[in-house]
Amino acid sequence: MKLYYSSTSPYARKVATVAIETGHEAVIERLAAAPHPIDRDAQVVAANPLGKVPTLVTDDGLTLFDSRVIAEYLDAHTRRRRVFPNEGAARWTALTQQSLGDGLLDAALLIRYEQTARPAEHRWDLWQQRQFDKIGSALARIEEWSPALTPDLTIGTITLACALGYLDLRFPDYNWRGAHRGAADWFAAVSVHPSLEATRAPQPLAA
Ligand SMILES: N[C@@H](CCC(=O)N[C@@H](CS)C(=O)NCC(=O)O)C(=O)O
Repeated sequence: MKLYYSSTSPYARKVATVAIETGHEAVIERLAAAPHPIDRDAQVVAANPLGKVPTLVTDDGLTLFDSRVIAEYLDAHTRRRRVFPNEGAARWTALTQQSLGDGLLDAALLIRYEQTARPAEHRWDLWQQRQFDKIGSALARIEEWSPALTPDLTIGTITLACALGYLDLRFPDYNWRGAHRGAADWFAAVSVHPSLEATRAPQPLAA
C-alpha cells in the first residue's frame, strides 16, 4: 500500500499510529508529500482531488481518504489488534473523541494556514481568535473527560493525542497545559506508547 504522507501532518500521524497498532507498518510505503492549500501538491491531487494527506492507495487499487476512512480500513483489515471498539458505549465514546480531536485540529490548521499561507494584509485577527476559542472549548471538554480517559489506544485517544501533540508542534507558546492539568497528565501518560513516539514530528521544523 502507498500512503501520501507528511511528517508534520497530525492527520497523517493519526493514520501512521493506527497503521502501527494494526500491524500494517511494514506493508505501507510512505510517499513524501508537500500538502498546501495554495501551492497544491500535484501528485497528491492526482490521487485525491482535495490534495490532502493522508491519502492511501491500497494493493487492490482503492484510493482512500480522509484519515477517518483510512483508519477504518486499516482497522477492518487488522493484522494485530483493533483500535475501533466494536460496539456499545465504548464505540460511540471513541468516535466522539475522534471527532473532537479532528475538530480541534481543523481549527488549528485554519490558524496555521492563516498565519503562514495568507498574505499579512489579508489576515483577520478576529477569525484567528475565534479559532483559538474553538480550541479552548475543545480543551475544556478534554479536561472534563480526563478523569475517565485511559492511556489505552483507541481511535479516540490516538486522535486526541495527535491533536494535543500538534498544539505543541505548531503553537509552542500556547500554554494549553496551564489550565488543563488533567488533560496534560493524560497526554503525558498516553504519549509513551511506542506507536505515538515513533510518529512524533521531527523537531525543530522549518516553517
Ligand atoms: N479531514 C482530513 C484533513 C486532512 C488535512 O487537512 N490535511 C492537511 C495536512 S495536515 C492537508 O493536506 N492540507 C492541504 C490542503 O488543505 O490543501 C483528514 O482527516 O484527513
